[in-house]
Amino acid sequence: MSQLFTPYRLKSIELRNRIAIPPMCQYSASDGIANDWHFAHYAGLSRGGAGLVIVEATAVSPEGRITPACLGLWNDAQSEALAPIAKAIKEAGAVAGIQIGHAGRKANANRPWEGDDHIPENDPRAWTTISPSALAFGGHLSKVPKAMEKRDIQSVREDFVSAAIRARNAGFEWLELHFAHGYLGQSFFSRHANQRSDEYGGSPENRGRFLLETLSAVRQVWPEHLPLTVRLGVIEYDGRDEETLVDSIRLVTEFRQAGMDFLNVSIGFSTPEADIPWGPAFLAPIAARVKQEAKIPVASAWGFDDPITANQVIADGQLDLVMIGRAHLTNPHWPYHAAKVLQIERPSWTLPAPYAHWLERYRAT
Ligand code: FNR
Ligand code: 531
Repeated sequence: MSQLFTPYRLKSIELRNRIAIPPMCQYSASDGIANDWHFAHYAGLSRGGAGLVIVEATAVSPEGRITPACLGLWNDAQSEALAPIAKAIKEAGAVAGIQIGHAGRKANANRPWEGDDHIPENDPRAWTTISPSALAFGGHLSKVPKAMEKRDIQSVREDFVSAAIRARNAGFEWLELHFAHGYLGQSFFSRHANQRSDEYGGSPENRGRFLLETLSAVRQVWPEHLPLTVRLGVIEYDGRDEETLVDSIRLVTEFRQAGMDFLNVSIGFSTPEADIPWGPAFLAPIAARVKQEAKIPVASAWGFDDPITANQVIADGQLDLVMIGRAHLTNPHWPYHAAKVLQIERPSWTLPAPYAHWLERYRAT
């Protein structure tokens, strides 16, 4: 069976190992344009040795941003500013990925360390949020969104297509549609957020329609030889988990039939009342079930940062890639740490030549 430090091939690209860095918002942009912070952040992470680095949630439109400081791909200047970042990731030996999304009813918030709450209407930074229905998330995100009309649904779908084209033009080779974590895609699929009575609401098929139509539209423009992937909250931990999982696995199967190459399994985060069983690698069995039943390669995240655990879920075939997030924020060279713990021969090979050469020679210890 595969181990953590074995290559992974998908369509025309190959990852040097099974370690992926999941998207992690930096909330550090102005007008959605990447800057030196983003370059240093992603170039530094990529030198750590991961096989895949996925750039943070990047909004398909201005009002699709989580905060005013989020990245965007709604214009060419944003695409051009991301090009050096995609290049740096590839030059470091990793595959350059990016996640595109729309924050829906969770949009227009302050940065987490500045309150994480919705920006009040009388604030000059306020904008109108949109969602399948006029239902607020609740808690610190209490703004009631505008219920989307058909023309809004079409417009957002077109924004995803345009953003995908710009992502390709910037040089990214792995595209992830953000359909998780209570944002717009998740909200269409969630009973908590979508109470529409038209063909986009009600049955699981109807609640999956926006996601499937958007995936299919993006598939038409995303190169066939490059991975087109989705991050989906397959479970809400809201007391109706088995029902949600069955609906999710059916939708994921439809995604695969519509051309999705890979699924990043995550949590719905559609309701503040969720009772999430936080713990090391807690989502692994859920991801393994989705993999088996929907017959799609998967990754997952949430507490896989013990190298033994990360290797185990790959070796026993539960996951194809493992997403290591916060552990990379405290140690951008996490793969080197994992290689040492797993006693991989010459762990220094996970690092670029300028760092690696003297690491295992003339050591004091
Ligand atoms: C995240 N996460 C996240 N997820 C996502 O799909 N898009 C995003 O842009 C972000 N942004 C983000 C920022 C920060 C600072 C954190 C800590 C997390 C969730 C992330 O991808 C991952 O799923 C979680 O962090 C869980 O994995 P770890 O950190 O336990 O390895
Ligand atoms: C969700 C999260 C919850 C608990 C711990 C870490 C992360 N993320 C979702 C992110 C934004 C930040 C919070 C996105 O999906 C954009």
